Amino acid sequence: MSDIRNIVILTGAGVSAESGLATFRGPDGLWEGHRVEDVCTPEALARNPDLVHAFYDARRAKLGEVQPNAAHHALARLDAEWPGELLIVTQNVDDLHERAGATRLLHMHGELKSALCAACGTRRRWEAPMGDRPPCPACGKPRLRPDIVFFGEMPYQMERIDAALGRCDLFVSIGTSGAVYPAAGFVRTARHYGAWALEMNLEPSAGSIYFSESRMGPASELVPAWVKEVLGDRLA
Ligand code: BJW
Repeated sequence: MSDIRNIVILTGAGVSAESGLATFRGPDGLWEGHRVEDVCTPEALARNPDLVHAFYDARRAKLGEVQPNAAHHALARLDAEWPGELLIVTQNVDDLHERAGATRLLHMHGELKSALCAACGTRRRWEAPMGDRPPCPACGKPRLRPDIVFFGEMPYQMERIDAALGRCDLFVSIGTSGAVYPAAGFVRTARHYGAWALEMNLEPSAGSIYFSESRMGPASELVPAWVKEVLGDRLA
C-alpha cells in the first residue's frame, strides 16, 4: 500500500443502503414498484411526466430523513487526509458524501438536489418538488426536470473520470452491482493502466473477476477498516 499515490473510488447505492436509502436492484429495490423504462429514460419523462416527477420528488424529500453513515464518514476522512490525488466518483444522486464532508467528489449520474431546465439548459440547486411544474428561475418556462442522467444519456464529467482512471494506482469500488455502464467498465480501464483494484460489496458484483481483491460485507464496516489501513500504512 505504501507505493499508492493516486486513488479513484467508485461508489454505488450500497454505500447509502445503511443510511436507509433503497438500492436499485435488490429485493426491496427502488424500481420494484416501477419499471425502469417508466421512470428513468428521457422517453418516460416525455410520456408520463407526472409519474417521473412524483418518483424523484419523493426521493428528494426522503433525503431530509437520512444521514451519512460510517462509510461516508470514513471516505470523507480519507479525502481530507490523503496527500496524493483522490477522486470519489459516485453514481449516487443523494448528497450523503458531501454531507459527510467529502470534497474531491463528482456525481456522474447527477443529483436529486439539482434542477436542469429542458428549455434553456440552466442548472440550479433545487430542493423543492418539481411535480407542480415551477418556472425555471432563468427563463421562466415550466420545463424543469431532475438533473439526473437517464438511460441513454451521457454521464457527467467522463473526461475527468477517464483521466483520473488513467493515473490511479488504486481503484476501489464500493456498493455497486456493476450492472450499469460506463461505470461498470471503470475497473477494466484502471487495471489496463496498471492499478490495483479492490471491491467492497455485500456480494460479488457482476465484474468481480476483474478485481485484484474482493472484500464482502457491509460498507459501514468494511470501508472504515480499509480507510484506517490505508492511512495507517502511510504513517508506518
Ligand atoms: C451493499 C450494501 C451494503 C447493498 N454494503 N454493499 C448493453 C450493454 C452495455 C451497455 C448498455 C447496453 N444497453 C444500454 C447500455 C448503456 C446503459 C446501461 O448500462 N444499461 C445497462 C442496464 C446494461 N447505460 C447508459 O445508458 C448510461 N449512458 C451511456 O451509456 O451513455 C453512452 C456512453 C457512451 C460512451 C461512454 C460513456 C457513455 C447512463 C446510465 C444512467 C444510469 N442511471 C441510473 C439512474 C440514476 C437516477 C436515479 O437514481 O434514479 O443510475 S440507473 C441506476 O443504476 C442508478 C445507479 O447509479 C446505477 C447503478 O446502480 P448501483 O449503484 O450499482 O445500485 P444496485 O442496486 O444495482 O447495486 C447495489 C449494490 O450494493 C449491490 O451489489 C448490493 O449487493 C450492494 N449493497 N447493501 C455494501 N450495506
